[in-house]
Amino acid sequence: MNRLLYILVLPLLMAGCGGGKVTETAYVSAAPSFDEDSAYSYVAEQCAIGPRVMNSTAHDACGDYIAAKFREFGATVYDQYADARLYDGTPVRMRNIVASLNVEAGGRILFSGHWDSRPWADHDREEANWHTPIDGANDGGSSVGVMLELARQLWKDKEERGDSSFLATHPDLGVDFICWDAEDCGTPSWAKEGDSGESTWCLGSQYWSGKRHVDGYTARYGINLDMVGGERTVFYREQISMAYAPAVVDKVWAAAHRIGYGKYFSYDDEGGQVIDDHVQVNRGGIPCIDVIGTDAENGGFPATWHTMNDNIKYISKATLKAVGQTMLEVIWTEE
Ligand code: AHN
Ligand code: ZN
Repeated sequence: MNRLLYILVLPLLMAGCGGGKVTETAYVSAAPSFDEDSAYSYVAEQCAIGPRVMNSTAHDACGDYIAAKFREFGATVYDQYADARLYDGTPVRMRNIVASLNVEAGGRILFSGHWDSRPWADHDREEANWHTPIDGANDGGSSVGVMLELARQLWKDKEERGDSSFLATHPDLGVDFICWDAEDCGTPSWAKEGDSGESTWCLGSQYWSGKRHVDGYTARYGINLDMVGGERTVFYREQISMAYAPAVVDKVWAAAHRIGYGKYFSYDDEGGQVIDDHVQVNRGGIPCIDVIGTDAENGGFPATWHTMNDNIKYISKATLKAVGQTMLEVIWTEE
């Protein structure tokens, strides 16, 4: 398919250059094709279970679903359970889910994203919804959907190609996926009492940065995914990522531009500074970036952010594809 496309497109490009000599050949990636329909189905399945808010049965059921899916794709799954408290003192039981491929390998790449969903639609236009849990299709669901599809692609590659698969030919390279819990239960904007600080967000990654799922765990670098499935989404180079892991930002943005997703990964100087799970990974000594979706029209959080509209209706397969294919390109070009 791809090769045929190049055969058709190249003469057109040459014609467009007025018959001048072609000095560059089209880049052909070695990575498999990320299946956005598959990623989308994983987002839909999480949403169908119900909002994954702390201390709920849907939360627990979805944790089991995620762990089972990663196991289906050949991963070793670690559960990191811990207790924490919300801004108002409510005790919560957290579960960070860590899925590892090529567990013995010393060089590792870490992908992460939160799997809990926000217990309150506190940015909804209707005040009546401000205390209602959200589906978190984009905010939570999309990152897990992309990570599951990345794992499935690595597993499928291994099933199909055996000894010549990516994982088999890179025995010193491992890939980890961490699904953070309790990221999105930070102090609601309507709260009149309790802690309103930044430390009320990202409780799962805060715990992990102090105590890894495996003693001494480290990775070459980390890529945290957040809101990677929205409509009219663009990713800017976020400032904390630029401060702590500029080479990782460069690597990911270059990969996206190489394979034709430059429109999604912008080099414009608009990236804000976001308190997200990548901060904790950096605090733990692993350079980590945040690939966080913003609204292409105003550069702010997506319009559905922390509203009842953050549901499966507003998930874009094109955005899932752009992010997922870029991550496969990053993996497949790792030495
Ligand atoms: C704060 O609003 C402090 N951080 C944004 C991180 C976030 C929330 N990402 C998704 N939901
Ligand atoms: Zn959120």
